[in-house]
Amino acid sequence: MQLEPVMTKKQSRQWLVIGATVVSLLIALFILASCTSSQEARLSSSKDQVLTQDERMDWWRDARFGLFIHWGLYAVPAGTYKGERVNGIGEWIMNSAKIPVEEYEKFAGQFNPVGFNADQWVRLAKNAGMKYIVITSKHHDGFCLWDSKVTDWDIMDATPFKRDILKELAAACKKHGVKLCFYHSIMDWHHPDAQAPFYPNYNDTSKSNPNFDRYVESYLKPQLAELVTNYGPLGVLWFDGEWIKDWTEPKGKDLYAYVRSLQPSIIINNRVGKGRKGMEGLSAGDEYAGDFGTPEQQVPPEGLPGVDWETCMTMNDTWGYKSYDENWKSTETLIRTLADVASKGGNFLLNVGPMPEGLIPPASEERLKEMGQWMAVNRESIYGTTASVLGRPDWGRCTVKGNRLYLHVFDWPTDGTLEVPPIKGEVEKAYLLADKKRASLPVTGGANVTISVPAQAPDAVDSVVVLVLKNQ
Ligand code: H79
Repeated sequence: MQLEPVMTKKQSRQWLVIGATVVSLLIALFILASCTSSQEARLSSSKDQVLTQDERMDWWRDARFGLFIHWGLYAVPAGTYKGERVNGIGEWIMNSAKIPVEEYEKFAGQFNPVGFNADQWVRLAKNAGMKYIVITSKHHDGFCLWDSKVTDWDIMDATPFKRDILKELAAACKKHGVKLCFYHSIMDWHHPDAQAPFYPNYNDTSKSNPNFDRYVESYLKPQLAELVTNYGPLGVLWFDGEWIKDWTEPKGKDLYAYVRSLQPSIIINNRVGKGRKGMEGLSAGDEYAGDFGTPEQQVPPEGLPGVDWETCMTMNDTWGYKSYDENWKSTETLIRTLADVASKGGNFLLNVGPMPEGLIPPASEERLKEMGQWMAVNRESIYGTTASVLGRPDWGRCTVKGNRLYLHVFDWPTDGTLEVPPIKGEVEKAYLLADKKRASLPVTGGANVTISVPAQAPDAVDSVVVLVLKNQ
């Protein structure tokens, strides 16, 4: 007698499908639960390093000031293609000048930055008062500044330079106690499986690439594994180019979880997912992946207490080097922008675009040195501070640390009286941060405090008056 099979093949296939669906739903739920970017304390999954969200963000919130470095093959054409100046930001020249991939590849043969000295770059950042460096491991052109085993489109295989730039920077950062961080483009104009935007418009965001998932699994993720495991502990992974059609929020959540599975304490910006609200940069809601918002080339108009964000900004009008862009912001503007950003509770990531021979443009270097001179005196009013409790006073900005208010006075009073907007709490004393002796300045008033200050501003750009409140 023949026994009835318990299940027909069709039935068992159905059960398999149901089982697989349940498992994938559970995985999706797990990923969702582990990557919501809510402000509440959240534990990382690692056994060796269990940090809450606040603990993980701690160094970053304290740092307030970092150096962005955009460096790659675009430094070779430096804004000029076939004798013509190309409009727009330098690192976009491949797209803006509609350069075919095979043509663009020729720049690799000319990339030989023998003047590159990682130690000098890191010291320049450190002396400017910057606590971290974010360098382009890979920009939209796909070219890799490190020794990647996954591609020949990198510094080792495609250029005569053949030195792992990120390795050298990692060593210098470790030596000088500066946090190393990587910018990494999700969009890739060079990889055949990622170019949704086919030539002549690499940034055609309306098109899809049928092989995009293959690019994510067999290229993007393996490359990130190299970056996150071979260069010591990283501070931040700073994603960009997430606006392409093929990138989705679930992919962003998956990538966020993947990177943190490799390094649980790493911080990841909100461009890993799709939550960013345009160039304003803040996330549209807590349900999106990412640890901090990324305003680009702008500072939020108001303070944003309780929200982590970082303004990234160029010193001239380009991120990647353009030989003829001389539209430099003044050191005065840059210092005041740093104070403005800190007074609103954010970080300032200020960019340099090194030249093809490996040197930072002299105008950038000069500004960083001048910012460093200001920071040498005033760093206490920047590091570890939180947003203003005075709004935006007429004369400048305010940062806060514990019971201290740092009054950043841009416009020094001509009558010797600094009027402080209404504050909560009683004043213990006031002094100039530039005064090593901390001599007390005369203070009057209860609710409307005024401080008598010297006729001469200690600093023409931003003089900091420290207002110490009584502990209550
Ligand atoms: O790496 C630097 C630039 O190359 C890169 N980001 C900085 C840090 C950058 N890429 N594009 N842009 C800057 C400008 C592009 C803006 C747009 Fe969009 C992309 C307009 C439409 C798609 C992103 C999404 C901003 C608005 C919507």
